Amino acid sequence: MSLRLLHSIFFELIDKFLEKQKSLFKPAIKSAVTVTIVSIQELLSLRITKEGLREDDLVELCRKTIHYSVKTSHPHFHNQLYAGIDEYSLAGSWLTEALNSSQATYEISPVFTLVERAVLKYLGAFCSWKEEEIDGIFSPGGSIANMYGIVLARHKMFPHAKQKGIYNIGELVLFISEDAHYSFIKGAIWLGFGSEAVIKVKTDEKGRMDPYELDKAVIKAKQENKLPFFVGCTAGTTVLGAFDPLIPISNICKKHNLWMHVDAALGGTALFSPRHRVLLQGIEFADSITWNLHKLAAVSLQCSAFLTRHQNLLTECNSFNAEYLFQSDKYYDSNYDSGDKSIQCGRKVDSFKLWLALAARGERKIELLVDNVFEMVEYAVQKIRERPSFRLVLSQFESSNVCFWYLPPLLRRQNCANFASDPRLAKVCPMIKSKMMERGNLMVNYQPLKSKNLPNFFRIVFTCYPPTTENDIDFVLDEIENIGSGIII
Ligand SMILES: *Cc1c(COP(=O)(O)O)cnc(C)c1O
Ligand SMILES: *[C@H]1O[C@H](CO)[C@@H](O)[C@H](O)[C@H]1NC(C)=O
Repeated sequence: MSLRLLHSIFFELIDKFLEKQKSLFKPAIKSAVTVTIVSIQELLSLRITKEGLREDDLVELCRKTIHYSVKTSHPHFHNQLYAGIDEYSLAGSWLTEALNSSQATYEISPVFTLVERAVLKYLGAFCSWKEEEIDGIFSPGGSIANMYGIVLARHKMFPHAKQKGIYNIGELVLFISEDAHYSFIKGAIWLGFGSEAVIKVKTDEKGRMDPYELDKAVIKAKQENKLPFFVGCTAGTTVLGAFDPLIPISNICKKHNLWMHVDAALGGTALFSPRHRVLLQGIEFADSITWNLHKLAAVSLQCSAFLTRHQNLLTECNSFNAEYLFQSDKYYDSNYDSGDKSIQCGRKVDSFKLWLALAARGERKIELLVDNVFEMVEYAVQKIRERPSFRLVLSQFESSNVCFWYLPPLLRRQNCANFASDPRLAKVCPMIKSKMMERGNLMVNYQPLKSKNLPNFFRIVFTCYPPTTENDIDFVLDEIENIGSGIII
């Protein structure tokens, strides 16, 4: 690829990025979603030709790719648990891409090996763990990080499973809350326990695991001759943003000798704020933690830290000592080769972009960005409460997500308690979403919540970057109200 091509794509991206507060938006979300799958295929021509494209055509192809993609950095993109990217993290990821390093051994990645170690220690310190016990690895996403938690728990309790498998151990079971992320179940499937090995514990009205129910479920499983070994708590559930009570859960884990994993994929970033880290009180007792910096902290995808306070357990559990990579007679201390802790061979460098963003912004700035998320949540809750056309799903939200219904006039007139059982309510969100995508100036996701028997509701998600403003929130509510007033259910 020629330099000219690289430059034109690069500058187009930068332009869009800097421009985002103004006009990125219109052509941005709109073009991506109103064009159907078939027409995008025609517009882009995904065919590979014998001779390759001319340079001008290549540039055009890249432009179209940018044009038809959703610009997740737009201030009105609230559709996912990730959104804008911190510009420093973007710069960091360009740097690591350009060096096309792999994180397998110290010899190919000396700088990044040290950066990964330092960043993991830095993150672990927020959990009040002792520096010498902190270990971990950057993993390709929170789902895989949760799987790391399960596999370490198994290894701690049944080390021979590494050679013999789990066939002769007995019926191993794991516990998560009914509002926990589905990746735990996928993990149980992949690791050979099966989905039925995952026992779902009831949550309270806010979506937090009920420790008493956990204790009961563990006792019941033991009575049925099952072997409990793992509890997956959640700090910031995916839909309601709820934080499980970690201290009482840790006591139950101690009592039954269970591995305590905290899925803080979403909520871990609250640890950066002295005002809000109280939400994760008890995280110091966790055996392992998942923390997605690509969500609230706005580092570019992917940036998922898996942390454990069992030094060397990752190596013991996962190492295979492949002779062509991890020779024991190296010219340096081969403990610095982090690759054998991993389930991967080649591994992207995910730590550097986080480190660069932290280094550039400094702790004070990050703390302010996190606090802003919580302030915006409060503002959104207050504004939703004030508008008669909206109903909050919970009276308060613990973290970055705010969930609510829009009620068309017909449902608004009903007795307050009844609107949620009206079968027409479930149709409102999909109708508004489809109009929203036609207009192309806002993306907000919706979902039902089966555990609580709640029909489709909207979920706005706030992240640190770009910082959300009160105007952005007013825009979201005005826009949904405006679209909603025109739908007929
Ligand atoms: C997003 C999320 C995950 C999955 O993380 P990925 O990086 O998307 O794999 C796991 N747990 C929770 C609570 C999440 O919000
Ligand atoms: C990565 O690939 C580029 C282009 O092929 C090459 O110039 C560069 O040396 C490589 N870098 C590393 C760290 O392997």
